[in-house]
Amino acid sequence: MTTDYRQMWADLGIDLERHDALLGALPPIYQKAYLSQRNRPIGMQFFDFVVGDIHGIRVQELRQHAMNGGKVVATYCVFVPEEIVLAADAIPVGLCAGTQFSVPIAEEILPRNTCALIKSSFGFKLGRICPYVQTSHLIVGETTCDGKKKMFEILAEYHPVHIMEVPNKKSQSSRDLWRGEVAAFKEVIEKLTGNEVTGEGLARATKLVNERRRALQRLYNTRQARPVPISGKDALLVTQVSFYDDVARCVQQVNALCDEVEGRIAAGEGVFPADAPRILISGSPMAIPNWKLHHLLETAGAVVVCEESCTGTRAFSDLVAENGGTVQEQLRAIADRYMQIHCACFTPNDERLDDIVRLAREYQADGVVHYNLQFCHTYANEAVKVERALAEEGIPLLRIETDYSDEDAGQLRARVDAFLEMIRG
Ligand code: BJ8
Repeated sequence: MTTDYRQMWADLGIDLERHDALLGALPPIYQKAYLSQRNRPIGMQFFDFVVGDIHGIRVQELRQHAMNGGKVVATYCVFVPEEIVLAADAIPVGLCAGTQFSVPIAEEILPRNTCALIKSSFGFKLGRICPYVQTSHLIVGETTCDGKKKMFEILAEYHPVHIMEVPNKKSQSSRDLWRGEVAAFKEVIEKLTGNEVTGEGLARATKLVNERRRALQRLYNTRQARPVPISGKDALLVTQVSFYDDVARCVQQVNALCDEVEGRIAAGEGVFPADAPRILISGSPMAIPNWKLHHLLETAGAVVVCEESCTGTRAFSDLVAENGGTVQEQLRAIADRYMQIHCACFTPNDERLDDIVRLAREYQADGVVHYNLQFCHTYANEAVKVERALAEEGIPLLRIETDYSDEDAGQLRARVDAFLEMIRG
């Protein structure tokens, strides 16, 4: 980092000693996973910069916004409607929860047999090592799984938290419940910011967030090409960064990257040989800096062509209808769009099975790796149905259950190698 941000971090109440250790651990990991890749698009330089400066400029921007009287709203799940936050001139920021570093800190309080994503996010707050959490005025949690739901209760002892109730079914009464939650969220945000959420504000925010969704869709579409013009690791990083970067800047950078990558397709240029096994990953989200499975697959000779996850297609596949209308009509359109996210918290959730099969076809995947964070019961149990659906289509599946540690690296490598060998025939 070129600028010294220590005073800013100290002002935010960061534990500087622990924070130094966290930031010191990142560069070698990034070097190994990212900078060692060959023939990366030039457009990835922006994303390299963002990671290199991960707790710097963006935090400074958020802090400046706060100093000017604005609010910052932190989230952990793609169910929280960013449009409402932006319409009230607040800034939404998706918190990262993808590092083993904060897990032991969380285990001082949370049970060890909790999913790594929950422990990692809680550990960031408990250990005072995340300037994004510290900058935020409100954390918005949800009831998507029991572990998260209960963690948020404890988190509320340390930070202001609002919980949105995400229903477990897709029935009409569930949809009505969710519409009510979205309407209530608008009021929470209005109270927090002191700003009214207007129809004009919602229309503007909806258009902006949709633009980011379209840019990410465009990037993902390029991965259907053979040879693949961008690595799975790089595409994953773009999605991860999109959760906390400024929306308009993100749109611009992703579209610039797409221009370049589409040029590669036209020239028949790829980052992996055309016959490299193509893998669709499906399952739990991979919050930054969780690059474990992609790195494993892509250093074993495969290429990840798509992620059916909340750090993948579930984050951007559906747009909010841009019909304008009254505040109520727009809130309803927002609520309805979010109900199309096929998270395993729903029962039944057969739409996700359809998505996986469809995406495997569209991206010409040779196999699917189902990624499941240890102790995540919803995804683990849904994997049974995923396995059946893929077997019916004759698509090979490898089920991986893991956490953020490197303890199982050798075992995972052996299983991945065997799976790829089976695909190669
Ligand atoms: S919409 S996938 S981002 S909840 S992995 S914490 S479910 S025990 S992350 Fe998710 Fe929203 Fe659903 Fe997407 Fe619980 Fe499972 Fe952990 Fe999970």
